[in-house]
Amino acid sequence: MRFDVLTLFPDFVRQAMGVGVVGRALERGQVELSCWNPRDYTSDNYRTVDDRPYGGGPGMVFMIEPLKRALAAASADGARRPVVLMSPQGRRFDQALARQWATAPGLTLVCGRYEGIDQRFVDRHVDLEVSIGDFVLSGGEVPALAIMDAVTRLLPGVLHTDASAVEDSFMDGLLDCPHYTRPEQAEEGEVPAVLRSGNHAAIARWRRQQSLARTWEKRPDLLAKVELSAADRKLLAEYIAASRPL
Ligand code: 9D3
Repeated sequence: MRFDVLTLFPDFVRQAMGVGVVGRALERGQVELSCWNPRDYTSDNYRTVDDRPYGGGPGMVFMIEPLKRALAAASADGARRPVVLMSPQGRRFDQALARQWATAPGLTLVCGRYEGIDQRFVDRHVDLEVSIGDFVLSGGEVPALAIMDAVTRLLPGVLHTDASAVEDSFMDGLLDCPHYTRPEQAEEGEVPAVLRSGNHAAIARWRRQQSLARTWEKRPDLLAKVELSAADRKLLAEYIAASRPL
């Protein structure tokens, strides 16, 4: 998988991508990262990438020309990869989109800064706009990093154990169960007995029930979207009955 990132902060993007699971995938060549700085594609002495908005108002607008030339450099191999603009106006990024993009040959991610980028660049050169949520960030770099992280984890051979990927997909749409490690007894309490029982069927059942229960309690919106098996419905009903005040 090839990632091309158009950004005014290539050092930040490269540095952040060097860490953890994604950093290892880069080292192994499972993903490739190229950053393209629009400032390197300016033609004036000041290396200007922004200008004042037509119609007036606060802030500055990212100019077409530096973005267009950076995009041309990123696309010079002639292969077609989706051009995705990080934008507060975009469709919400989610795991389904991450899964879809994990099957693409690559992605070109455009990071905005300033108030926004010239709409004509968006209309002519961008395939899709995505947001990572309804909160205000300073630019598209953090969203681009989130997307590359989510996609990279899904590539074959990237996660240390295949079990983690299988488990992620098993839990798809549900929240994770609680986790415990040593010590068995802490000031904060003890580890649930079932996890120390050695009864693997009972442990799996408890974890599944905890996932269902947490999703029911904390994210009913997610629960409404997943199709529960008869066994799952029974586990959840059992939890709800047990948690009801008498
Ligand atoms: C204060 C400026 N805002 C006026 C209402 C508009 C605005 C412009 C540019 C708000 C944020 C940004 C920079 N953010 C992004 O480029 C961005 C983003 C985000 O802020 N939140 C969630 N996802 C994304 S994707 C790109």
